[in-house]
Amino acid sequence: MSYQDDEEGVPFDGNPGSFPKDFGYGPFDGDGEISTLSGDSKPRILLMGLRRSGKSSIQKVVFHKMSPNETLFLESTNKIVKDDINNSSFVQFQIWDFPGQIDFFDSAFDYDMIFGGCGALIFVIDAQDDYLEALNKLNLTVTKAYKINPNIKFEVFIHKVDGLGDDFKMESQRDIHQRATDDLNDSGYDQIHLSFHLTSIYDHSIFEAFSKVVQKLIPQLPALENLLNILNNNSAIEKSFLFDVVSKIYIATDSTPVDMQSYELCCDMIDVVIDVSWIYGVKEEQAQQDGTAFDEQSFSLIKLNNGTVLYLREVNKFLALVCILREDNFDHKGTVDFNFLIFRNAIQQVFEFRNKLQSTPITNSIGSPVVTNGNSVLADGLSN
Ligand SMILES: Nc1nc2c(ncn2[C@@H]2O[C@H](COP(=O)(O)OP(=O)(O)OP(=O)(O)O)[C@@H](O)[C@H]2O)c(=O)[nH]1
Ligand SMILES: [Mg+2]
Repeated sequence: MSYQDDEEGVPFDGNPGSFPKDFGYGPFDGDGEISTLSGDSKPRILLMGLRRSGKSSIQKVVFHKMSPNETLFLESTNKIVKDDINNSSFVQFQIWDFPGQIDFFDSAFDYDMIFGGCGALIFVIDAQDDYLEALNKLNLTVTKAYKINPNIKFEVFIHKVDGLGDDFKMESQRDIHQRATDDLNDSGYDQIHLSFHLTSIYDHSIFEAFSKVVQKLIPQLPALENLLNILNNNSAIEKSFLFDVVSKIYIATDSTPVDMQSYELCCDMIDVVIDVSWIYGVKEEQAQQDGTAFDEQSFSLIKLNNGTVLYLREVNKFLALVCILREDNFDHKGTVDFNFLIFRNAIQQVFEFRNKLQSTPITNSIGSPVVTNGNSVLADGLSN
């Protein structure tokens, strides 16, 4: 497996193993600093779609805490905006926000560079508008990208569904799904898989959809899910999420289905914990220094009046475990806490293992180390 950064115009070699090995995180290190991948070597998520479909709004709301109403004042994007997702966040990648009017037939557009190191392509369709033009553009974009990099995960956000009734929502999704896959079959690309998500910046659906996109790019996902399943089974937990606290996207959950309400509850709980910590838990000088209200002492227990308990524990600097369990089962809190410690330890091992793998040099198909801008990717990725 190798990851080539194509900033220097090195064409993507079409090697199916070229998905970045080190997607996502800095090395696991309970309280130390994370090493940050240099901007250009981070895996990319592209945001594409017609003008005014809501691309910049999504990026601002999910990763910059912009309130949905403020997006009304966003100006149209006129060049590719590259956004490094916070080095302080556990999940590291770059988001490229494209202008809606980008023209694929423009020869100034360097496809190899753009699609080469890309992990996922999110295509945003405005569901409140006529979507036929968007579907054409989707087809064009996806086929072009696939030819260059068949490993890209294609995600379609059927966006702005806040204005639609439930029936209409389902109907639009069915129709868009049908037409998009038919179009791909007609153009001879039936091997391309598209995933669809109904999203809106006015509720949690956009965070949920982004969580799923990011999860697909995390190689350790099955291990994380498995650990969550084991934790749930042994502690009588109904549902658990592993959250990236800064962005509130969940990087893993157990194998029971996610219902939106539980996810929203957990998101709100993180907000409460961070807000209360800001007020009561942060010393003034600390606030000025690093501006974080989440640390190894962060934990919270909220009892709801329907016999449910929400339980939050810090896993590391960037991750929190949030569980939902029934109050009756919370009698043996000691067991839950003990199991949590084992879980946390296991997560640590997963990332230590990953880091160990990373310290074996990454080689390309002919066995020579991959070199970017004169430095090996590895040295770049692991320097502290
Ligand atoms: N109702 C609703 N409006 C939204 C949603 N997301 C974005 N919008 C609105 O859509 C408009 C366009 O949003 P932008 O984010 O600028 O769209 P864009 O895709 O970046 O547009 P270009 O940069 O021109 O390509 C703004 O007025 C947003 O407030 C949503 O989920 N629901
Ligand atoms: Mg924009």
